[in-house]
Amino acid sequence: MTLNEVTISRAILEEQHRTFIDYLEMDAAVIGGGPSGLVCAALLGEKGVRCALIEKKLSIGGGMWGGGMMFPRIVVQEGARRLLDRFDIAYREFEPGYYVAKSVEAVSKLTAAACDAGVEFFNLTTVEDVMVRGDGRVGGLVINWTPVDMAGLHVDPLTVACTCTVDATGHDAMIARMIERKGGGLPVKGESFMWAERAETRILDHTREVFPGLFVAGMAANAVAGECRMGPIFGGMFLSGERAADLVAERLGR
Ligand code: 48F
Repeated sequence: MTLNEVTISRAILEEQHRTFIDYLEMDAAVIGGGPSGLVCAALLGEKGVRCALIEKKLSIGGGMWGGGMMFPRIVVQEGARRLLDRFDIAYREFEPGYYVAKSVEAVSKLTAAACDAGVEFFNLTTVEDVMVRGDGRVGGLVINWTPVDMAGLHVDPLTVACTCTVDATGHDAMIARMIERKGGGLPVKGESFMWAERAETRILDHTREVFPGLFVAGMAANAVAGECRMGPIFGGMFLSGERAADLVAERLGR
């Protein structure tokens, strides 16, 4: 066999174009590939929901790679240990109820679980706007290549349709803020001070549908609610992703 560079190019272009066209309409789009988005997407995939994860950066993983202050370890509390087990992430009990895992392993295992569950990944893709029509729902996303944004190029975006959208964009709650900016009546209070106990306890109540068709998960949920931040403890992120997946699946009748 002689390798042909043009065949290699054609393989990449045809495969990805077919996938892109397949996902112009989907059940659920999860925006942001941090811990909450990854858990949410993996569990939606496992429930049989046709789901894409859209991530603006080259790599999936969000704020989990860096652990705490670039020490690549994450802490997970007792209430979320079952999710470490479920995704086969190894951990060590540090003190009763506090479990420490390797952040690189956590990102990798969650990403692998999402892949195995059939989630389609669109990395290097920035959601720059949402589509809201007469029915008052988020019915689609306006997307562009991240390098277009980084280079400040004037290139018009494309649009994909989705029945449910999950804002898992982290501390900035980017998708919710787009609706706020356009006068959609969704106030984003912004995250409050560091207070791990409070932030980790309340996040589940804040994980909800905040605008028709738009669910919030992870730090985006706390940011919309004006709730505290929690630092490098990740149980709340995992549980919030799980809850968002349950809510979306219920909405879709799965
Ligand atoms: O920030 P991030 O990890 O969100 P998360 O799931 O987890 C927060 C924790 O990492 C940590 C914490 C709790 O332990 O406080 O910070 O709430 O991941 C958010 C991802 O969303 C991407 C961004 O690149 C990151 O990977 N993102 C942000 N805006 C967009 C986006 C956008 N407009 N389009 C696509 N992706």
